[in-house]
Amino acid sequence: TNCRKSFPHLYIRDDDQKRCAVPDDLVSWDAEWKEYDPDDYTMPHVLSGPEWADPPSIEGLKFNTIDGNIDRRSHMGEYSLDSGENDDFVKDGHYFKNPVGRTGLKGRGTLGKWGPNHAADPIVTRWKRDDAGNKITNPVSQKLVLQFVAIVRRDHGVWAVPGGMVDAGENINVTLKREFSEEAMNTLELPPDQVEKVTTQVNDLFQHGTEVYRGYVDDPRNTDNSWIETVAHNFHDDSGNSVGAFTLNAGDDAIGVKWVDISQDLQLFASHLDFIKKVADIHGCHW
Ligand code: RP5
Ligand code: MG
Ligand code: MG
Repeated sequence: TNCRKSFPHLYIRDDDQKRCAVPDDLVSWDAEWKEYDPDDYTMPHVLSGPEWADPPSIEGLKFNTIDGNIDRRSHMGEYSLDSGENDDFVKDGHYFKNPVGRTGLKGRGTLGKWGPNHAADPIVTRWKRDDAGNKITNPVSQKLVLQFVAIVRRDHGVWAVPGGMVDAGENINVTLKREFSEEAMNTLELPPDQVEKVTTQVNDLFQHGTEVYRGYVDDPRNTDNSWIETVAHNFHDDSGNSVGAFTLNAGDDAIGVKWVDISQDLQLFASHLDFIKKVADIHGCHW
């Protein structure tokens, strides 16, 4: 859905401009659409071969498996290496079939990897409290209000979970802590003694997490051949004394950070509200 929407209020990305419209009933690869021939676009920077991107040639890469220190497996099962639509698609090297369907764009767009691009999303929560420290109830639902740490994304200017891509060879637990520390605590710019303090607090809270989601993310960057998948974990500070008392400080690709009250009315980046809904279900809080 999100990769098929344009975001006119935001800066225009090249990959957005090049996308063709895909009607809802033709998203599925099972729906026949012989004329479907979207633009093939991979951002020049991605083609220039940065560390986080696949090399220009896919020769020698292994898919649907762990390939050296890169996990190319999908949480959605095996992805197809054959478009099944027309031979050109396959000849051009566009083997990787988005498990959800057509996006209106071939190539990698702004994403680095063919197939799944793995991310991790830390959802840090606490109970909303008044100045006296008492938990606050929503007057309508009569349920306690839960808050999570949300950031404003530099690229889209919208609220989001402070997630990021898993680096090559990185354990997901490390990604979860690193992205939270960078985006919500600005550890990339803090003096070393403060980084140490933050790291201790984050390590402590992140010892006990609950997986709330694992799978495809409805991200605006997804293409027919490259897409984002994530693992989202909830880290809950029940007493409000650990991370609940942290000083939040936006950093890296975040330009704002705050505790946000969880409710179904939130507008969040990509499919992040789906993850937040799962967190709300687990805690039985206001939604
Ligand atoms: C979303 O984009 C994921 O759920 C994750 O939050 C994020 C990863 O991309 P970057 O924040 O590194 O741009 O799809
Ligand atoms: Mg990041
Ligand atoms: Mg990020």
